[in-house]
Amino acid sequence: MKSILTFITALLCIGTLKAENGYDLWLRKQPANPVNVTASKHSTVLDMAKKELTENWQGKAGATIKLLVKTDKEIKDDGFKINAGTIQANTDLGVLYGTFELLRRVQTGAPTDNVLSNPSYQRRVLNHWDNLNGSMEHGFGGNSLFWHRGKDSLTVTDAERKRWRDYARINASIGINGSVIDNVNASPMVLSTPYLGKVKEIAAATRPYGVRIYLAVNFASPIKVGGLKTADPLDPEVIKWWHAKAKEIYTLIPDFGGFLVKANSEGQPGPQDYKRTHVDGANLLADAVKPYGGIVMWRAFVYASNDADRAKQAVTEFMPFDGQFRDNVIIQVKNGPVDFQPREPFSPLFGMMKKTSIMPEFQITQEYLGQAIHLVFLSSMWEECLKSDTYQEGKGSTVGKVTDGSLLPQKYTAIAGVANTGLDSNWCGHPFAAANWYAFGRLAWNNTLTSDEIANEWITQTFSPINTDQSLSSSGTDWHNAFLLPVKKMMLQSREAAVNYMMPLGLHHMFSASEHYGPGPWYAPPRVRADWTPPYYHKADAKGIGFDRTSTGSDAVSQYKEPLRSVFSDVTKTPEIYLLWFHHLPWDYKMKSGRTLWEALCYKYQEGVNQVRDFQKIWASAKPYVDNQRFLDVQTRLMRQTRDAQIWKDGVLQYFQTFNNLPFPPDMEQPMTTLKYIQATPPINIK
Ligand code: GCW
Repeated sequence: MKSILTFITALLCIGTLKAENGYDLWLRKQPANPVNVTASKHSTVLDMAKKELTENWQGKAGATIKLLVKTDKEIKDDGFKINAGTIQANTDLGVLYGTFELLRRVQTGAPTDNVLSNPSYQRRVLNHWDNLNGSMEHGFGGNSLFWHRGKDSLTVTDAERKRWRDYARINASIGINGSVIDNVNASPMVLSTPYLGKVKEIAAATRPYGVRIYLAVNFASPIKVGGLKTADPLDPEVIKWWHAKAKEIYTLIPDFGGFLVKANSEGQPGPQDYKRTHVDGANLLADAVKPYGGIVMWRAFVYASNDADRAKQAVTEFMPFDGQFRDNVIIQVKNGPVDFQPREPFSPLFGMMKKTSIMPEFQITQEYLGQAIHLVFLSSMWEECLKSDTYQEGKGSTVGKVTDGSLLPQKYTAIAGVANTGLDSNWCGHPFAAANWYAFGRLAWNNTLTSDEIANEWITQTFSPINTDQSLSSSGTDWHNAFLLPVKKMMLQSREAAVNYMMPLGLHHMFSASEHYGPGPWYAPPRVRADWTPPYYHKADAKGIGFDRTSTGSDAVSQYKEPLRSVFSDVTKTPEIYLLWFHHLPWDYKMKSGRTLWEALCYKYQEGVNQVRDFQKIWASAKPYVDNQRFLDVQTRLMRQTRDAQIWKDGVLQYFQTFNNLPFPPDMEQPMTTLKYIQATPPINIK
């Protein structure tokens, strides 16, 4: 009877949920209860905190909240305490972060007393791969928030200022305190005086919310912008130029964060062009920003076109320099040793450099994970990385701990996420892609949070119905059981599902080259360098498949500490999720399940397809609880994702059959599409 009533209520409510375009993300306005807010002093930031509380208070009507800026030794950096109606921090900004935390706790029903929260990393930074013409490298949420082309490209409008301010507020709500606003494939022009004028405007808009601006810089800027003949880092004129440029920037933007550099990687200029080293390059820039408290984030994403296993090259290039970088240089390391694949083991560089500051780089934008079409909650992937044990200082030396300063001293700690935001009205394209922005911020603040906790918070804030009756509200058990739990389950499975239908069992980099979207394990034009082609990674032939990274192969295993080295070297001990990352195995290799490797692979692809079909069902059942606009948006994308998953399964497995001639297990779905068709059609166009 109760369920019939619920159903009827649900039906009555369809259409009563106001359509939402997603702009407010997890900060949707709910009717507020009255609250008295007092502050220990006046400041712009504290006034903003007050406003947030008065406009969004969901707690007890008439409650009193005190904002207190007072030094407390237990509180670190931007951290805060919440206790007995007081939000205390060492800084105004800390109080603002505490305010957002209190609002979140009230909304999600978490305890609001005895809270002490300190950030895991000092610098929690988004990297925007935004080009100065407004396009984005692998951005799927519309055009750039910061740049556009045209005669008025450097004139700033009020609408832009508002958008930047909103962007900063959203970031502040999850503790993000920095943004690199241009692509790491950097245009030198960003350092020209007119562009710096615009950077100043952006910084002014984001500053009140504590979001400091950083720039990605092109190492050849002294030539391209400065008119010098060289960019040699040891040349006195070059040194002078960078110092003068830093001074110019800090005069305009006193709290400028620093530089991000992609040097000698994928065609970008760098110190090696002058037979100098990463140390020479990074230290030059570090010295230039040091007087102002700036930092240099120098990327370890380097790999030359040579015979060495690409997965080994960052360690080979950077290890010899351990201990030689200035203390305001942080080496920015992608989570995996290759390139943001659906699954990689952690980059061995995390477990190696002891005398160099290291920061993780995650990719929020879904370059390799279905872009803005697939629903993939990346928190699970980052959690997996942060919790991976490097054994750097013995057992328990997780990637989180070797980067957040708790195991080895670092003057600065930081974490970067390649942003997925753009001018789309919902910021990220896919409504669920916003969960990845959210998760990045939350993990940057607390790198021990679980994806379950993060999903819980995000769903509650993003979907709890506004102004509806109790049975549908987030405090109602129906909403919890019929909406939150299944949607959370879908999110938590989604990354594994993507791995399953794209590249399970340790396979990697099997994308069609131009778009990094659909399957392309066959892509290998003669003139393209080998490590940009999938066969380099899967090495499938008549006998078997996989990349031998043990001592009989590239020996990448030697870059991991014991006991990992032995685990990854031994095929019987290697976790199945990394099997073909480390081993080349015959098609009939017996898996722990008793199946052959080929059968196991087939079933994994099938499982991925089935999982996405389940997501469709879950979402269908969520209909009564979501406004129509967001419901249909997600539903449409899930249909496409299901079709894509099938294309992945059909494409990859039929391609491998051309080597092994093995049949599909009889109880799995036979292909719906021919290999020929899939190979001939750009994946993004397959319908
Ligand atoms: O994943 C690859 C991308 C490039 C990107 C590069 C990098 C910005 O395909 O587009 O360039 O990584 O991280 O530098």
